[in-house]
Formats: sequence, C-alpha cells, structure tokens
Amino acid sequence: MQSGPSETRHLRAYWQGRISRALVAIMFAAATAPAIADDAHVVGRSKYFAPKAVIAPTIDGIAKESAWNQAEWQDLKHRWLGPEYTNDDFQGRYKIVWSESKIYVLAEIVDDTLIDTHRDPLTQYWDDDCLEIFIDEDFSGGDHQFNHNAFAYHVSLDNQTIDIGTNEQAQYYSRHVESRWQQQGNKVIWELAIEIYTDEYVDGSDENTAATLSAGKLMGLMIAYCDNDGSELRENFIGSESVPEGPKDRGWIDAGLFGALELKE
Ligand SMILES: [Ca+2]
Ligand SMILES: [Ca+2]
Ligand SMILES: [Ca+2]
Ligand SMILES: [Ca+2]
Repeated sequence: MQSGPSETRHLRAYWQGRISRALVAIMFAAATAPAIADDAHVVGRSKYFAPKAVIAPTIDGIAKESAWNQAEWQDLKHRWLGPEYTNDDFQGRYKIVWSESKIYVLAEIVDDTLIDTHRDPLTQYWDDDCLEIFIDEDFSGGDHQFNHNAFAYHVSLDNQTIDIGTNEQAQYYSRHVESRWQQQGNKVIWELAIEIYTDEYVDGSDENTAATLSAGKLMGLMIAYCDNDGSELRENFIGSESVPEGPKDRGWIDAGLFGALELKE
C-alpha cells in the first residue's frame, strides 16, 4: 500500500518529533552526567564523583569525619541474585572519598541477620554476609577472572579481604584493604580504606607499589553485598550497577559491568 501526502506529512512530523526528543535527551544527559559510552563497558553504567578528603577518615566504623559530608550517597539497589527482599532484610548505600594514597568507602547496610558460617575465610566466602568492592584502576573494562586487570575484593565480617589470584585460587588481599564496621541502631556502618593497584600487580611479590591518585583520574568501581540469613548459599546478591543481560553475578569476571568513578579535587 502506498502512502498518500497526508501520511507522508504524518511520518515526517513523527520523525522530526523523535529526533528533537532524542536531541533533548542527549543534551539533558550531557548536562547532568557524562554518558559512559565505550566498547569495553555495558551500556548504562553509572558515574560517581568522589571528592578529595582534606583529612582522611579514620577507619573505625564511626562515620563522624567531615570528609564523609562532602560525598553523595549511591544506592545498592540492583538485585542480581535471589528473591525480592524487604527493607528489614536488606538496604544498602555507600559513599566514596579519596586521598593520594587510597580510596575510602563508607557503606551503610541494613541486614536482619549477620552471618559468617564458613569460618575458613577462603571457603565459600561469597556465601557468608560480605561486602564486595570491585575496582578497575584504569577503567579498562574486560576480563579479570584470573588476572589483575581489576580486583573483586570480598570483605568478610571479620575484615578479611579475598579475591582470586593469577594461580586461579582464592587469596588474601587483606593488606590492600583496611576494614572496620560497627552497629549503630539497625545499621552496620562500615568504613574501608583501599590501596589501588594496577594490572601490573604480581601475586606474592614484595615489589608491588600502590598507585598514586590524583584529581581527574577515572577508575572502574562497583559495590555489592552478599546477604545470607542462614541458608546454605547466599540468599541475595545486590549491587550498585544494573546488569541488563547475561549472568547478573558476573562482576567477579567482567569489569565491563563496573561504573565509572571520577576523582574530583
Ligand atoms: Ca571513622
Ligand atoms: Ca538479610
Ligand atoms: Ca584494568
Ligand atoms: Ca545477612
């Protein structure tokens, strides 16, 4: 069926409308947050601007330092695994600040049952309650399962940090992450100071040196919580980034899921 002049006018108006709406959307997006668009990352990554801490926070599970007031909260709201949960079962959010030697994470977690059933920190550490901090020093994206292109630090309730090394086995990285939490009301207030290592990190070497951070640096970042309240396996896995397709729990392999963290002066 051929289209008549009136339908052609309609079509032209339709496309002009769509194009101008798209242009407005692009301009609005550019004004609010730079779009993260590159082949190495999944579309829709968030961008977080971390302010520099004039005085670095003390890692003691008490968020009274003025540095924290400078930073914005970001929610842990994307349910990667498990059934829907209530506000009593889990709520989480975090903030980031930085110094030249570290990034600092403040996480505020509501969790009705705190549990650490696997007492060996290297056994099923993701099936105990734990905070996961995913860091890609150069925002390269890409695979990081058995290399140090990025790190997936699993921080346990006893403040140990575990990830998989280049030998494909779970390793301690507790020296990279200072971690303390305390309960306040129904919340766990968790503070962490994290040294940043590049993809040249070598397991077991004494020669590794942490990166020096500066304003304008762009890094990959994602934060998640594994919630277990008494089951054999974790009940929920909730993260800071959306996973629009593919396995939702693949952040430990795929740094392309991480959001962008920009260090601001
Ligand atoms: Ca503190
Ligand atoms: Ca819970
Ligand atoms: Ca990298
Ligand atoms: Ca729990």
